[in-house]
Amino acid sequence: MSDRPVPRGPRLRTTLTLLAASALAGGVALAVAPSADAATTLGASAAATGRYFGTAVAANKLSDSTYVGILNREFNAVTPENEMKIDATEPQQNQFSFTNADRIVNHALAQGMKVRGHTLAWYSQQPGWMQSMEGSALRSAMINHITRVATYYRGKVFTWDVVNEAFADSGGGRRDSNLQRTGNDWIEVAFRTARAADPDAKLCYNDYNIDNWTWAKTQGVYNMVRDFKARGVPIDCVGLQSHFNSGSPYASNYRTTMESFAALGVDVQVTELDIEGSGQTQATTYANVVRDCLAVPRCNGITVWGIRDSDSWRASGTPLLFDGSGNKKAAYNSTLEALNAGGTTNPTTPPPTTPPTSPPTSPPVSPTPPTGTTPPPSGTGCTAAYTVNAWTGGFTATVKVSAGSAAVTGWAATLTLPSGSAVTNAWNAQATGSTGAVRFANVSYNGRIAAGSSTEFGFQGTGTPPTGTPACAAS
Ligand code: 9MR
Repeated sequence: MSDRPVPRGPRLRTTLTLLAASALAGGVALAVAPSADAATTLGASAAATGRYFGTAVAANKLSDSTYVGILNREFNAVTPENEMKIDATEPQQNQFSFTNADRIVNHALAQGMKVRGHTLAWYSQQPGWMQSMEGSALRSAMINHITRVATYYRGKVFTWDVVNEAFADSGGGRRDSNLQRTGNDWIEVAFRTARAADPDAKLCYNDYNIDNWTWAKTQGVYNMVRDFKARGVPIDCVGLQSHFNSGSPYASNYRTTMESFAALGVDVQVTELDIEGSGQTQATTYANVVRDCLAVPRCNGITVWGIRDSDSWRASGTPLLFDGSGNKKAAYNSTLEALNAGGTTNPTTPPPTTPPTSPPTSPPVSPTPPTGTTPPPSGTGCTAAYTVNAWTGGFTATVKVSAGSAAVTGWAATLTLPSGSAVTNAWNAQATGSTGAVRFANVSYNGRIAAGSSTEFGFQGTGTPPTGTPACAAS
């Protein structure tokens, strides 16, 4: 494929002028890319609109001169493809290994590239020691991992995928995992931990199949981000992985997805772009993705998931911008053309994240969460302390079950929901019933509570939360 010049004819200029005029008429501050000579690389062209254009990088390919040549020429951001994952950075508990990640980070920083960190908390690619953990031990291990890794890369990683792929493929709810079973609040705990470790990094939630606005998974993540923003959980961005193929095709509502997340007060990043296909069809889809990002001021940048087709995790789908020999494909040319056509300017310092007024409306947080504790047991038995986060139409609750002066080997807490309310999901407990009096019994790993100790379970519901004191029965 030849390096053909990017056309910048009169027709293009007219379009840009009209765009700018209509945006100004609507009171929107829209800046078009400078009309200087078109940039000839992806990174430089994206930079002209305040964005980055990145790629996933594998440490073991940094000795491949073709690979490194394209990397250094075209890209101004990198994401370690596997080297920052939990199994790579903490192979033994509390023994951290940054050698391979550092090779990528050092290369990138020496080239003036940004580094996206991927990923701090994920159900997959956990080291063996973590896979076999659960409950509060796993929660503590997650917090320790995030703290250590984000602290180590402070000042070097500009954005972290704090939590990766926590939603189920269908239905819009959470994915089951050992992390999820530690309590539904594990994601917000991860974000708070990352913020404390690196206050300057942008903190993203990253997932696949959240590109299509109509899909339940997209809505599930959207609702989580809206809830996080309403409650002040520190989240700065959403990563749309954007692995497109026939089963998960690019859809024209992709821009709506970006705009909708942005309206919540978070940035959007295209984090793992690849598009299976070839020729002009593939090239057109790449250009559409670029145009969508450039149309949304809070779309910070685009990362493709590899350089050459042969570097891809889906090599047989030839989903990338360079062929196996490192030649530019039609998709490369259409991507560069779309970048050079410009769009909204992404501010280097994003505006303060004020909640949107319309739509959507943020659910108000209950100012004084109801809290109740059963009276202390007379020596033996258990007590239950209850806290809740409520908003209009829903709530999450945490219940702390404590043993008295004797150990318990099993327990059950009962709460009574108001009429019209229902429990939709519970963690670290087995719920019986969903309306009225709902009984939460211990699960296999948390039935035994030592004398004077406690364990926690949680549940989520619709409607208004229970207000009474939970009854606790020990066995
Ligand atoms: O590209 C990565 C591949 O080399 C690994 O074998 C795989 C293992 O989980 O992870 C791939 O990257 C994934 C990314 O970390 C998260 N989103 C999906 C990506 C493709 O599977």
